[in-house]
Amino acid sequence: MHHHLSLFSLATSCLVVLTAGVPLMPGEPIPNEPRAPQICRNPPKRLEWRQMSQSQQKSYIDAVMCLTMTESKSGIARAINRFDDHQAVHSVQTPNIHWVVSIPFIRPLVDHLGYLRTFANTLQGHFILWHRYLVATYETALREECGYEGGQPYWDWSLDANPHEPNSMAAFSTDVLGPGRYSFGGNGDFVAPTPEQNPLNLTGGTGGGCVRDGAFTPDRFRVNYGPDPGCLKRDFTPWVLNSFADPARVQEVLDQPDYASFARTIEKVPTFDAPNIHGGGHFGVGGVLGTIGNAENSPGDPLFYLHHGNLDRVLWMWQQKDPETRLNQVGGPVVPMDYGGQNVTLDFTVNLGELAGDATLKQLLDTQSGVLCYTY
Ligand SMILES: *[C@@H]1O[C@H](CO)[C@@H](O)[C@H](O)[C@H]1NC(C)=O
Ligand SMILES: *[C@@H]1O[C@H](CO)[C@@H](O)[C@H](O)[C@H]1NC(C)=O
Ligand SMILES: [Cu+2]
Repeated sequence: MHHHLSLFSLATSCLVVLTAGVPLMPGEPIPNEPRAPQICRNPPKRLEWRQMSQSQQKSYIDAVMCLTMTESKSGIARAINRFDDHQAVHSVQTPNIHWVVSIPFIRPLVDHLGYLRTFANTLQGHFILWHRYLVATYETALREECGYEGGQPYWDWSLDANPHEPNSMAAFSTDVLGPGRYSFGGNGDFVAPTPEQNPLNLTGGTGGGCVRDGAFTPDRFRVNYGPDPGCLKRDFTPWVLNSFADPARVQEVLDQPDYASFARTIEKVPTFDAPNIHGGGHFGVGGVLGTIGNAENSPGDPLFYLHHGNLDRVLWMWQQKDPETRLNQVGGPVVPMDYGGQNVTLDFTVNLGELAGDATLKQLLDTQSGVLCYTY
């Protein structure tokens, strides 16, 4: 229980407060050694997908395919390869039923909102830094295990969103989501979701089926992990992308005065009434039925890492505005949406299971700290 981030936040809070001294459950792995910092030399520079040359794009896609052909080491059941590993560690750290039972007061929130089941490490102070660590660990795997020499690309969707034309599909017609062999491919065929598949009643989906073009077609790529293994699915939902990825929404995040308000503004509240940049990539591209819009398993879409790469870049840009303060400040709730409750601190520890050593939030604030090593 301490290890799996099904209890990620509980992992820390229970060590400290809630259930101090409770032994690990039988069969549970022992937490990893904290990660020892190293010196960051020659940090790879992360580029927007369209800033990359065709040969850089090809190298990246080839490296992702290589991860899918390299044996899993996460130890998580049903993760077959190294691509699956990163999806699986995200999935197992999603608040689950044990987590809910462990913190009774959160249960009505979860039942009411449903959404809290939807994203790992969401609506908490460490959300954005946990994802920073996941993306950086994926980048390291691409580089060290698959010979990729660049930085993790990002997708700046704010370049593509058109808040004045909510139904425009233009944002989905760029080279990022292009049909070529070294692009991320487009929409799935239209499939109407059932009410059970759509508890939040999201409207406006235009796809839902398997991605038919680009690098990750069913003949080359398979989502192995999760309850619905099979093809990669997309369900472009233009009004979400066009309103949530609006440059004004990015500016609103960049204007926040401190880490806690930054973290809160990037996610806002778990409804579709409050445009938030985190939801833009997930629900704009994934809608109801698409892989990247799904719950635990959004990293089954390789585009996830470009979406979260951009969120991470927004954090980096915000930090650059006042590095002295912002490389040393965290905040926000340990328990999802528990504003006013216990907050994360610099020594709050997060983990990625077997994929990397445990890291404190302090270690994840600086992208060139030595635990992390990249720049924009
Ligand atoms: C979705 O619609 C159903 C049926 O109209 C309704 O019962 C349910 O409360 C709605 N859910 C949300 C989150 O609005
Ligand atoms: C957590 O931080 C918020 C501000 O972000 C503050 O209002 C709240 O009192 C803090 N909680 C505790 C227990 O100090
Ligand atoms: Cu996300």
